[in-house]
Amino acid sequence: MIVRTLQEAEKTDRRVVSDNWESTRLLLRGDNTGFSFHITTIYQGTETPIWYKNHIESVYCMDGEGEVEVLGQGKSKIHPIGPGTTYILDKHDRHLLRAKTELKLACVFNPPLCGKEVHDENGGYPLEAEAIIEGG
Ligand code: 9YT
Repeated sequence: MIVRTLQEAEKTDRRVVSDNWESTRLLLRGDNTGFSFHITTIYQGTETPIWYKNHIESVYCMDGEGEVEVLGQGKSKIHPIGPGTTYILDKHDRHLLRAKTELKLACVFNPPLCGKEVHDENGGYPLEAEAIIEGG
């Protein structure tokens, strides 16, 4: 069994800070569970373009208000986000994530992230990245 606390993990390399968000990665590829699990804070008033071509992500909103705009060929759809909202990017959906207030999200990635990833120019992550866990 693996037991960790967010409070302890936030004091380590597991906490990754980017422009519009920060994320504490409680579970990573090096843990060998087949998925990674993160607690993510999206900063208030931000809009983040995201396109996870290499990953499936499941997002659960614990707190805050915002919206996700799914971008497609010619069509876009806006879904409000609040406490309890879950959205799953099962089709590698390109989207814009807007935080009206600070958003607290629980996120699962498959395949798991390695540790140090921040968004590339397309708003995604490569399959291989620097790991923070030995052997990860
Ligand atoms: C919702 C989302 O994908 N936010 C960006 C950060 C991501 N959750 C991560 O890398 O932990």
